[in-house]
Amino acid sequence: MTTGTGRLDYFGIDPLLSEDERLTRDTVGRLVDREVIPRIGRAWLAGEFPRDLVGRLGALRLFGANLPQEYGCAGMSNIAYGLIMQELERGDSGVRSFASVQGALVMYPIFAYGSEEQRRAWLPAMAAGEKIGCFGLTEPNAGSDPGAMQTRARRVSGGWALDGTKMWITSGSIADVALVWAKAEDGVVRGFLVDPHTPGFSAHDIHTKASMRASVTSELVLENVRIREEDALPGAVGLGKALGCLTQARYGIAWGAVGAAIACYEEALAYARDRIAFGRPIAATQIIQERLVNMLSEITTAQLLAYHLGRLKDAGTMRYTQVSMAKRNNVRMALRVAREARTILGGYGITLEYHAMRHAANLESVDTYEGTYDVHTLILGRDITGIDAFGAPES
Ligand code: TGC
Ligand code: FAD
Repeated sequence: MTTGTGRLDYFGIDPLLSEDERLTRDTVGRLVDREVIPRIGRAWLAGEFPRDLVGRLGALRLFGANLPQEYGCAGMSNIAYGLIMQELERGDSGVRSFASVQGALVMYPIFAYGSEEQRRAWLPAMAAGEKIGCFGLTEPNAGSDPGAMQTRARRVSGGWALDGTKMWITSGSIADVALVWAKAEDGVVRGFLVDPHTPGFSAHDIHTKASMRASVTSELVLENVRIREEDALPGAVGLGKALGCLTQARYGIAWGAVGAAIACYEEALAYARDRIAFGRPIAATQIIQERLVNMLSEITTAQLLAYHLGRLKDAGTMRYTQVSMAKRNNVRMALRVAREARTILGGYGITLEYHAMRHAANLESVDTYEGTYDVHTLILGRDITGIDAFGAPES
């Protein structure tokens, strides 16, 4: 049922992986077992992102690991990249979230839409974890509908001036560079690399979270922030470019959610074997066995979905609607598994000495960000019916 390293593999996916992919997963898995899991409950309770991990992960070139080696990245397959996300989220969704934002939402657009100078300036340092990025798309009044953003970019001599507010920005106050999306005077959305030390820029952390507590989440305020022309991403023109970044991050989340679910399932299985009630292990009861079988079946289905999505991405044939299906399915699956695990753990399950409750709380955010479950339903609904059900039709 498990692989040599103890990773859950009921359907024998392990032999389908390359040697490099297995090695990557096991290396990250050991790091997470040693450096994340023993202390993450305390960090979560304290509301602290374990920042020292950034250098550890960077030393292994785990950020933007599917980007090319010529920019200091690891040049791994998309399956290997997905396995990294799975292992990080087996530790905590906040740790995976940091890596998603760094790699998929900041490094990827610099690679895909940036100039050669921008790539050389940022990608090697970000791959090594020496520089941190954040991605500012969402606003206080524009989340699911980013096209309704209010942040504005005005042309000024030598560049641009940005005004607006971004909300719920992962790594916002610890970033060395903020990729901010703003609407220009012609109504076209553009992406800008903003130095947080620029006058008029400020970041304010959100401290009242009951989810993603081991992750920094901030509000960004931009008041007449002046950007040089060379800090605009030349290819980041049009809302579709911002949405293209989301596809990369959602791909990683589809894998990451599997990791969170595995952590919860393995914890619940071990507990059920040990916990005695009515004179026998609770694992000996039919109801607990059914819960565990349902959890394992759901995880296995999600693993197969993620694996095949990865092969499509490696082949260059993946569609963004397929990513929506995998993100939607796998995150909701993980949320169900985490809640079931919490139930099996009884009263102990509400503490942070066990992991299920923390994962369940985190997964509430994961279910919402990068497109809510319902938004992905509508993306898929539009794809299969050809009818847009998001809002009022244009007059
Ligand atoms: P729509 O007409 O759908 O799209 C405009 C153009 O973009 C194309 N497109 C995509 N391209 C690549 N990837 C995608 N995912 C794409 N989605 C759309 C589309 O084909 C079109 O191209 P063209 O050439 O025809 O112009 O635009 P819309 O305004 O109707 O969009 C609706 C909707 C709901 C699909 C979209 O806006 C959406 O996905 N909303 C959800 C917003 C969201 O996910 N925000 C995430 C913010 S970042 C974040 O949460 C980080 S969390 C931290 C972490 O990742 O761990
Ligand atoms: P809304 O869009 O207001 O949605 C509220 C509810 O209405 C949802 O249930 C939604 O599904 C539903 N709804 C909306 N439209 C429709 C419709 N047409 N039909 C049916 N139902 C609908 N954003 C970034 O840009 N960068 C980040 O780094 C980032 N990190 C995040 C980290 C965390 C911890 C969280 C919680 C969020 C983060 N986000 C980030 C923001 C995230 O992407 C948004 O919260 C998400 O897109 C939803 O937007 P909203 O919160 O404004 O909800």
